[in-house]
Formats: sequence, C-alpha cells, structure tokens
Amino acid sequence: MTAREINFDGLIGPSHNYAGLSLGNLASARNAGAISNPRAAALQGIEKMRSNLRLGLAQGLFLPQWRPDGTWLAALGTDVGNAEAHIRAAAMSASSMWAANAATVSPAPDTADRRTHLTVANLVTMAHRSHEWPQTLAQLRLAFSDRTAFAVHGPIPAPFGDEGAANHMRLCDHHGEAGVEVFVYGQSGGPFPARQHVEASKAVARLHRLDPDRTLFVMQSEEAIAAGAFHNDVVAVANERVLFTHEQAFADKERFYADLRARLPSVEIVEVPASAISLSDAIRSYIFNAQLVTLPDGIMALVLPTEARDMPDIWSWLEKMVAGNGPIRKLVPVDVRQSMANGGGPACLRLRVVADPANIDPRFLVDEAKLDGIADIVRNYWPEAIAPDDLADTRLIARIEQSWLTLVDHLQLSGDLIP
Ligand code: SUG
Repeated sequence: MTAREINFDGLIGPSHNYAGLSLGNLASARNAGAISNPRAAALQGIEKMRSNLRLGLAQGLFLPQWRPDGTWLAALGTDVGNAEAHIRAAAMSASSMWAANAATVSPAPDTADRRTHLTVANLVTMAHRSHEWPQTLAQLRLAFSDRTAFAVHGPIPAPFGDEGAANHMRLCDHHGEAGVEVFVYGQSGGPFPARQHVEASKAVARLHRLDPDRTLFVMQSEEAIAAGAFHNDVVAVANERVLFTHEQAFADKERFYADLRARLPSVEIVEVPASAISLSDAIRSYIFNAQLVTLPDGIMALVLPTEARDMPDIWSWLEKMVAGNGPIRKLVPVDVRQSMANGGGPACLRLRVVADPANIDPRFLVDEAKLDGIADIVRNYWPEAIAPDDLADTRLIARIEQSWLTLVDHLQLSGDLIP
C-alpha cells in the first residue's frame, strides 16, 4: 500500500446542542437556544462518510468525547449538577465533531524525518473547545501509534491560540509528494477574536520539522474574520495544486499568490471575486467549507453543503465553474444541516491525513459495513432532541453517557479510551 489522503470525520456526539458558545461564529449565535437533534445530526454525518466512500475515497473516524467532561469541571472546582449554566454547556458540548480543529497534519514527504507529524490543537480561545485536546490527543496517540510512521505532538502552550488544520493548507502536485504548507493566522477580526495566532503556527511548523523554504505564514484578512470567517477554511480550501479561495480571504493576497507560485509553479488559483459572491454570501452558503478532493479518475470534486445548492445565484455560479475549463469538475452536495447550524460544514467535520492506511490502527478506519453498525447504535441510543434547558437533566446525562459507552465498546476501544 502507498500513501493516500484519508478523511477522518468526527462522529457527531450524543450531546450535540445549540448553546451559542462561539463568539464570531454567526451560525452558532443565530441558533443559540434552538432545539438540536443529535440522532439526526450523527446520521447526517454518517451519510456524508458513506457518500465519500462511494466516491472512492478513504475514510476514517474519530469518536465523540466523553460528556459531560467531569475532569474539566473538577479542575474548575465544580460538577455538572452545580456548575453555572454556561460552564455546564461548555462541559457538555459535542464540538469535537469538527475534526478539522483536532490537529494540524504535515505528511511525511514534507518533514525532515519523513514521518507524518500531527500536533493536537489547543483551541484555547473558546472555553467549550479548550478542554477537547486531552481526549483528542488520546485518540491520535492510538490511531497513529506507529512511531516509525508518525510523530504525535502535544498542544502548543497557552496563550498562543491554535485551531489546527482549519487554518492550514497544503499544496503539492500529488498528495504523496513534497508540498508547500500554508499556515493562515489572524491578527484582528473587528469585533471578533482571531483564534489562530502566528506564534502557534510557527511553533507547529518547527515541531513538524518543515522546510522553511516551503512553508508560508499568511495573514487572514480582518474583514473575513469580521464577516464571520472564524477559521480560514470558511473562505478558502486547497487540494493538491488547486487553491479555491474568496478574493477577500487574505490580508495581502498578491504577495501570498506570488509566494505560492514561486514555490509551486503548477499551482492553479481559482479565485471567487466579491462581485460574483459577496463575503457574506460565501459565509452563509459555506461554499469554501467544502471538501475539495481528487477522485480515483483524477478529477477534482467539491463536497459542499446543501445550503449552497439552496442559494440559486451561488449554485448557478458553481455550475458554470464546473462546466468550464477549470480544475474543479464535479459538485457533490451533502446534508449536514445539524452541524451547519453550529457553523460546521463538510470541511469542518473532517481531518485530512496523508498516510499509508496500513500504518493506522484499523479501529479508526471505516467502510460501509462498519458505518452500518455505528448507525444502528446511533439510532438506538442517541437522544432525539436536546433543548439547552435539558443540559442539567440527569436522565439526559445518563443517556449520553450510555450512548458513548456502547459505541466505544462496539468499536473495541473501551480498554483504551474509558476516562
Ligand atoms: O469552533 N462551533 C464550532 C464550529 C467549528 C467549525 N470548524 C471549522 N471551521 N473548521 C466553532 O466555532 C458552536 C458550539 C455551540 O455554539 O454550541 C461551535 O463550537
């Protein structure tokens, strides 16, 4: 077997809810207080994985995390029954579903020791995400335990915010060849926080032993963050030699494009002008929060949310694009509405790892049969609906815990992951 791109999706957990926890994430704020549907949410995520398997792509899975996070609450001197509502909501969040924020990944061809390096993201900017990393790290250490092939790093220390692959792009001729790694950071975001700090990006690049000549640090535009692009993957996505981006994504795009062309002359930049699609429509439709993937026949497809298809002007622009001479030739809409309502599109739900699947713990890889078994558990255990006021309900909490234990047992991971 040889290296290929594997998308690891975060399975949407049984505590999925709309608590409005993410300042600067417009969907999260808009849906604060709404009733969530964890069962439907997880099944939508599973269908997306199935759709990608049917496209001929390799698929992996990260498990939801144990919720409520009692370890975090105990460190705060409280527990789920006594915590203030916003602390309880943070301890209950299913936000680890957005696996693009699990880690930053540098595939072996880019690193000095020719191992694939992964650094777990600290997610320090948002309270509800800041306690994800210990359980994420435990899964990364299991899935990528082969030390001849992988190096897994702990989090960058606070206060340097690191949000993982959501602010990282890799451009190369083919996945298995050396690439140019692009770290996108924010400095200011109008009323909203810049979650990725340049100090963290530089630290990750050093830990991953990247070639400085093939590593770029690029500033996200303030207007993009202010318009709701709390991560760069809301306004740009890259795959192999293609960069698909909104024209207002970066603070100094001319310089970035020139630096990129100098290092990868074959690069194709597909820029969407604001005159065709405004920044706010790009963020509402999440067209850039798409999985830009190379299919087995070599063409590139964009796996994007159905919200984009539901906006006629956007959809007709995209259809024209794929009918033209550009590198992106196919549109694959997927329904991930439950995640979208918290600001998480198809690209947020996955972490890309270029590696030889034979080196990965098979418990974290899926095919359709395995997804059937997981879907059965979701149908039987995941709560159907959660209102924010339910989060203190002891019966709901017991059910969430039971759901998780059943899944972990089914995947034969209980011995390794029970906290
Ligand atoms: O960190 N939403 C997530 C969405 C993450 C999307 N990821 C990428 N763009 N890669 C976030 O803002 C909302 C949770 C709530 O409000 O209940 C939330 O955390």
